[in-house]
Amino acid sequence: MRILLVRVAADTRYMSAMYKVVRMEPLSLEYLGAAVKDDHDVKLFDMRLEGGWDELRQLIETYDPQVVGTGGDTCEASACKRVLSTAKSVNRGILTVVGGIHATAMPRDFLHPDIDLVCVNEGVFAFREIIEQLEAGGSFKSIRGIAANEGGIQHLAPPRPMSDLNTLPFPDRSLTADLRDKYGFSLWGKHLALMRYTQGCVGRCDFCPSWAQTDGRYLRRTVESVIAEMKAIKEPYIYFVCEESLLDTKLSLALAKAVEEERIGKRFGMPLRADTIVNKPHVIEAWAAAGLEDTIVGIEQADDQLLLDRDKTTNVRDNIEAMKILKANHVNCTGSMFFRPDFTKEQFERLVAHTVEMEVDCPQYFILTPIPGTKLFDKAKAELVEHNFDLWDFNHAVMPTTLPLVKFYEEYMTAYQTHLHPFVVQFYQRKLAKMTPQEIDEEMDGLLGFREVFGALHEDHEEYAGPAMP
Ligand code: B12
Ligand code: SF4
Repeated sequence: MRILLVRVAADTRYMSAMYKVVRMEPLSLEYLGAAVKDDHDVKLFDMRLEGGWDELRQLIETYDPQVVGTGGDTCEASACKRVLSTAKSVNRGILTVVGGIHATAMPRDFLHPDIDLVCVNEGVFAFREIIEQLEAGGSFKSIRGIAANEGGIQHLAPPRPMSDLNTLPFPDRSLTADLRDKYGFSLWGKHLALMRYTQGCVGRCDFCPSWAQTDGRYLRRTVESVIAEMKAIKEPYIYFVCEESLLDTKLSLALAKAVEEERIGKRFGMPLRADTIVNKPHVIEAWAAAGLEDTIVGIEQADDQLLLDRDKTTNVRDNIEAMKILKANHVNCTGSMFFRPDFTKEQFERLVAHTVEMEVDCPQYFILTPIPGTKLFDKAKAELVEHNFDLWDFNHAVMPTTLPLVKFYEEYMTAYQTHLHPFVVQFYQRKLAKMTPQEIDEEMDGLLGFREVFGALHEDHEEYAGPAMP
């Protein structure tokens, strides 16, 4: 059977600019490919690199797949629908399947005449079963975790229990062999691979869909399994696609030790909670010795009450302490902060001043967005003003703002002037100093891409007059 997996590219101005700076390997699709590759012919098409809608259509015509699968974030949902509509317009007989975080949180948004199946949550084994059923001419309705669309009705099967991460096959990175040197995250390095090491979080933040995906559990892989996958990865840098990588102290220390003993010799990036860093400085130290270079920490707010409003269990003191520990270990921190739609000018300024005081190496600001699948989505449902999911990219206000929208966006863009502060400039310099002239050359499009992202956002905000009136 011929199976085509498509990594979508949303057409919006922000996402188009973003894909040039942050373009990671399509790990989810590499996992799905691994699930079926032994018995089938699988092709992966990455629209961020290989072509747009015309090229996709041509590929479907020539490759003639029996199955087309895709998936993405909420702001990529309409692009996913267009991928599957393109497939159906070439051949209505193609089985079209969508998965990913948006499909998981809101399968009904994919009740669409050109979509046959929606995969809720982990897709490796579900996808394998889909292909088996298709071959056998059986029914998809009995596959756990699958929503089958039929005659305008969606039949949602019972949920699929989360898979033990150790039972998953390794992602099939041969599917992206020709594209691998184009994947990366500017500054972290162009030659970068993603790896799933743990999944889930002990936090219950109201704006986060991740903990609900695992029913609040924290799933992890064994040291042996992680090391075996690392050995097969060619790239010098690995980013862990966890929600929080080092919650399990014993495992984290054992893995750091194994990375050193096995001479893995990679650089690492991973997301961490501030309280993990504060409560386990020895784990950070061990990982810094094993190659940890970058982390993303959800600092979010400058006031304890505002953190509590979001059900965060970390506080401002944790954030300040965490930053000191990271600096002492020479681990760079990308700090993630959000502006609430009800922020006043003073609150914007306070949060920005706080990140400057803490000297967050690479401050990253977002707009609080009640993404589907979160407690915040349920709370904010009645208030939503922007229903176009293309704009649910964490860079547009989808709830009413207290400041006039134009002012709100002005404050938002002003926040990024933090990047001119000496401690951020030093962070860029540190990163560049580690690159060879050839790497800097390769990186230039990514580095200039940052300016393009901000420029695109600025234009977007200037033009955007607010949600369309009903
Ligand atoms: C690592 C990560 C990143 C990395 C890399 C992301 C990337 N896509 O390249 C970085 C840091 C760059 C990043 C950036 C962003 N991210 Co991000 N990211 C994550 C994180 C932590 C893990 C994602 C991951 O790789 N998981 C591992 C893979 C293997 O799992 P998976 O993608 O879920 O795929 C499995 C299933 O979903 C399913 N499946 C997936 N696709 C398909 C398709 C088919 C056909 C089938 C059958 C099944 C299926 O099977 C797969 C295998 O089991 C998630 C949190 C989370 N819980 O998902 C946030 C998350 C996905 N990110 C989020 C966001 C908003 C973003 C940004 C838009 C932020 C921004 N404005 O800059 C960008 C845009 C990224 C993009 N789309 O290009 C949100 C999305 C919310 C939403 N509903 O839209 C999340 C959920 C974070 C959050 N807590 O809110 N991100
Ligand atoms: S700490 Fe981070 S990953 Fe954990 S629930 Fe909160 S936002 Fe989600």
